[in-house]
Amino acid sequence: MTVLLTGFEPFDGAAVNPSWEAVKLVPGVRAVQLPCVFGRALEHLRAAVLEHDPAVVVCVGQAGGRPDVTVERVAVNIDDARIPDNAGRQPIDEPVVPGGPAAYFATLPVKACAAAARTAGVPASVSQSAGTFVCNHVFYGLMHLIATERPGIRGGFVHVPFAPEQVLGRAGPSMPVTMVAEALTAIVAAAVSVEGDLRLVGGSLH
Ligand code: PCA
Repeated sequence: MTVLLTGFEPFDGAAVNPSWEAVKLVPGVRAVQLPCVFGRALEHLRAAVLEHDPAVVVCVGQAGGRPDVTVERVAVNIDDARIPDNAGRQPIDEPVVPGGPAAYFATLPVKACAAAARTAGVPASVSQSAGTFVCNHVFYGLMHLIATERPGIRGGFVHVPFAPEQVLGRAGPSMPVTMVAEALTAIVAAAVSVEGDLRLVGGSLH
């Protein structure tokens, strides 16, 4: 079964993006780096899906400030950038897909994926928002591609914390990329093997 993982290039002046550093370490998958650019990122993702014809696609991005690995539940049809992307574009309240549905749910078993990462020893949870920047854009575009053209694919998005070298000299949560890679490996295994999803407590109050 072919599994495609994507990570992002660095953005916002950073030297590394832990999503790509971790994706490169996951065994047995196709790994593709996406530009942190609205539109172009989705063109690269689409080309990778057409090239590799995967059964499972997990896109991965950095969520600096989050303390754990988060499996995203929902992608929303909004581009609302707080900072410019790597091409200098900063869309405000534009749809990812004009006329598309307001949101898509991941077709990954999100509770099972988060539980699998925890069983592997990595703090992980389900997140109810992937934000409104390039990560949500790619997540929404992936789910739209699946819904309209590739209904067999199990797809979703995972956000990962800063790498330790990104928070040196300032207080903030981080996680070694080797540990992130262990979580991604467990998440891929769950995505391939768990039918439906597990009924586990994992919602949030706010
Ligand atoms: N994180 C950003 C975009 C690229 C990345 O790694 C985000 O969460 O939107």
